[in-house]
Amino acid sequence: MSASPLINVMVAAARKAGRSLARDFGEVENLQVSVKGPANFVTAADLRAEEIIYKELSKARDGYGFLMEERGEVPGTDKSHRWIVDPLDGTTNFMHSIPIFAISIGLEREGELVAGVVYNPIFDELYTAEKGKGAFLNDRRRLRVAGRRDPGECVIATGIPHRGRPNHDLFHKELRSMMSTVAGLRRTGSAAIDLAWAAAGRFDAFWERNLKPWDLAAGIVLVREAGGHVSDLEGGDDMLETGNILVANKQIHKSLLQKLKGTDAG
Ligand code: 2AM
Ligand code: CA
Repeated sequence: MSASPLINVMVAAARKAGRSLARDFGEVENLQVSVKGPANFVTAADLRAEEIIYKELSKARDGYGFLMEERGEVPGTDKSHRWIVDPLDGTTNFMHSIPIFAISIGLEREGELVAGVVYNPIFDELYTAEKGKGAFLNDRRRLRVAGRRDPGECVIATGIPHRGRPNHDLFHKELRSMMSTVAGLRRTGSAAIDLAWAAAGRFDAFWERNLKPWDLAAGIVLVREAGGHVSDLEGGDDMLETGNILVANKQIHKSLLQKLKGTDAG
């Protein structure tokens, strides 16, 4: 499968930023012993990666706008296109030398998500998808969401709200409900990876609340192109606006959405 020029542009930016992050990741371990810890260093790594992506994408597609984790909204002269970028999703993992993090690049055209790339430079796993053209891992393997129909057999990923994030009580309720329903729960610490792994059929489902558009944009395209169902936690299409998301195959999605909504009410 040969990738389109658009995907090639996104992949080139992701790989270049990935080399920078991989180099910096190698340094993090040494820094953990220092008094200040790696926090400042990780912020610098994050900014370096964002700068690379910003430059590469600006060069390749003149005038497209940006929404980036660090820069925020950068309006373009081309009002129909906007890149939605997280240069380092899974920052806490990165800081702790846990190799589960990713670069996430999504593209919106006329307000619709049309392409996504998620890249983990440590595992060298590159996930790509373009609307109507399928989702792929490392350009070779066509991705398909898992087909399990019994929630009792499903392994499901989520994000656990931590210090400074809202909805701890609600999460406890949701967790209680899910624990008694599924075969296993997982938490990677990177929403972009959770979505990519759901697209690859590793996770049967993924839900999380209070995420940002840059955590989600690329991964949503991946899951949809892998045949998965994507919604917010009301069953609607406002994932980027609400920050809430549930993905799975159609059947599992329906059954988990019911569970999560029930939790919300009670
Ligand atoms: P980050 O690593 O780029 O911060 C983990 O549950 C997921 O939530 C990660 O994708 C992480 O992205 C994201 N995340 C962490 N803190 C967040 C916050 N305050 N608001 C939204 N998303 C956050
Ligand atoms: Ca993020």
